[in-house]
Amino acid sequence: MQEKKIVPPYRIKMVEPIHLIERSERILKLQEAGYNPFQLRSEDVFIDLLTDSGTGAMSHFQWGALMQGDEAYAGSASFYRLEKAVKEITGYKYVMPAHQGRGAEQVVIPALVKHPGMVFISNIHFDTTRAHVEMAGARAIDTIIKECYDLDKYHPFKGNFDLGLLEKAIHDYQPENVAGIIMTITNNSAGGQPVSLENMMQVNKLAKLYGISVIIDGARYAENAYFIKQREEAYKNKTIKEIAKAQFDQADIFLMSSKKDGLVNIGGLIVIKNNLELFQKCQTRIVPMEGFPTYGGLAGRDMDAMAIGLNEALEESYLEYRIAEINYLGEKLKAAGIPIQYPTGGHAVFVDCGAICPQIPYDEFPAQAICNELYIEGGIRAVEIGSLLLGRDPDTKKNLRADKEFLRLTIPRRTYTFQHFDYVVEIFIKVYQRRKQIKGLKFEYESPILRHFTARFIPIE
Ligand code: P70
Repeated sequence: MQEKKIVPPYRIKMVEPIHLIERSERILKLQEAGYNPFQLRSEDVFIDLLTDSGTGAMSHFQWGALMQGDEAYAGSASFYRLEKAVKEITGYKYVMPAHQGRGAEQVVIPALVKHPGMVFISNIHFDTTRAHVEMAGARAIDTIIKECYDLDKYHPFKGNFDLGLLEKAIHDYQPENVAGIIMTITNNSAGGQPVSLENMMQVNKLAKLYGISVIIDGARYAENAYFIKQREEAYKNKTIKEIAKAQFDQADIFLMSSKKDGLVNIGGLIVIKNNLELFQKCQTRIVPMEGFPTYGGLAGRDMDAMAIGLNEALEESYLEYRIAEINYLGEKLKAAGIPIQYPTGGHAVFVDCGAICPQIPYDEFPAQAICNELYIEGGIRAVEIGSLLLGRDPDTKKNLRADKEFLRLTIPRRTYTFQHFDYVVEIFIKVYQRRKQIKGLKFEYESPILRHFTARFIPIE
């Protein structure tokens, strides 16, 4: 069979120059940044793979729509266009914009916590979700399948819930103490790994049995739908939109960071299937936090761009190319002997830095150390998704240990080319070759929550 050519389903109309500053300058900039790439200025970064969040390119349809934003404080026409698009995609009744994913979380999560001692159960909570759960006085329990951390082994849906662990957690904490079950699709922390519809159905069935609400944390729900079409036999002839709708049928609430599969630079969503009481509670909460319920922290033009972006992200040709990009980068790294989460997922390649630098203990952050080396070697900015991001136990304050010390090479949407990825591979190989000399980091400054964003470090000599 002839291999299918991978060709972008778009052409480039506007470009943004990027520059690689000198190595000596990079060493200095990193020192000034406290050895935390989050603290670098973007102009000092050559290839920015920190995140796929709000970093993608909009289409000319979206740029055109910006001019038609209705900037009314209340009842903006842009809101009604967004609401229509979201209702069509989800089949849910109530829609509120938020400024981004965590804006949606701060409104909804505390509204679900009814008494002390409650928990949320997820496949894996992502960082801001976990932070909002903990700030609301609840605790975050993860029940991912064990295959997820068997990095070399193929499994089509490494993001799935372990249904046995889920049911055990419901029993251990008692159903009345479970504030919600959060399905993170795709499952960011473990490699942008998809969750199957079969698994979502089982989770929802259990939740209904115990009267627990199901929340989709769906920043990358379109990518998840694409994987379902590729890998789940029963859905291979369905459209992406049909699959997306089938996903939403398995939940009661949809929270979205639209900076990912909304294809916008800013924006989020709170979408509620039919719970009027919860909607009213959130309507009350959103006003002092995000803004009036028909703008939720967004300009009218942002809502118009999102209404279009949401639909573009569900186009199969777009998704096919996007997932092929990640796969291309992953395959090249793997061929060079660099250990990655396999198969690659939806938005990034996750590299196993614990395996690359076994000499660095987890609480000296091997993946953060390699992020720094990538910047020095080639001006590439990656991000740590390991023990640094996981943080401390909220009760004992001990450093938690992540299952894997991942470094994430996150691919912004419609932004870089295969030549950029070839360069990333070349630089990564150079760092890999001197892996034995790489040393860990200790804190100079650490904030009490979400420490990875603002921490400063000192390299250990
Ligand atoms: C990312 C960003 C955000 C996110 C998410 C899921 C599944 C909610 C949110 C919050 C965060 C990040 C991490 C490292 C570096 C930069 C940014 N994920 N749920 O890149 O949404 O950011 O819009 O408030 O992945 O994975 P928001």
